[in-house]
Amino acid sequence: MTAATLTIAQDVSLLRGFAAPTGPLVLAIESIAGRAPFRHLETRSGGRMSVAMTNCGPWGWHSDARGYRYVGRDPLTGECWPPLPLPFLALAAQAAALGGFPGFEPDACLVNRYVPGAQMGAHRDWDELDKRHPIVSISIGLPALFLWYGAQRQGRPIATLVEDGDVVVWGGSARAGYHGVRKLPPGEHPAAGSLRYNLTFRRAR
Ligand code: MD6
Ligand code: FE
Repeated sequence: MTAATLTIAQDVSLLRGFAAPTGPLVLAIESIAGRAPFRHLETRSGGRMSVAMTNCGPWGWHSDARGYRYVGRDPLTGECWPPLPLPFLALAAQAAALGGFPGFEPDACLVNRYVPGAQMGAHRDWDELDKRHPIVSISIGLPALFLWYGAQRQGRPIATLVEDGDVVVWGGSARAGYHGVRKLPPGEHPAAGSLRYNLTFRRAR
């Protein structure tokens, strides 16, 4: 699989179409959600996230009144998170290597589901133990604007259209960067219907 590698910012790469075709990924997500249902997590301040989330892999990202953390079991069911499918692992490792981070072995995959109107405010991924590992993020379904703020949470972000099959890889000097996703416009996509999914792979522990 070849892909155009574009640079969004230093150590932030966009691999256009690298994860296409995404039909098999959508089927895998539906299977994961059959065991660990999508849910709208609460923030520490009592808000409800507009993006619905679930996880697969040894560790899952969770948020509630106690804050953000990784948990080894789904708090909703008490069961372990569904396993990380091998094709997911291969895709994430290959994308990381193309982005300049060889040897990536994720142990957590956060699955985000956006309906039109859902958005993700500026944040940074900072709950992982060893920040030397990169993050790999796969976009599926409806296109969205990915916002890169960089070192500061405020200011005007760099907006990049992320479409079905696009992969964003970052790490190194960008690992602490603030980022978000603009409010999803309505639409229809052949693989994902009226939804956008995002798979974010991390090394949590
Ligand atoms: C999303 N992505 O694209 C949300 N985080 O739906 C993220 O928050 C993200 O794309 C860390 C690294 C890459 C990302
Ligand atoms: Fe993030």
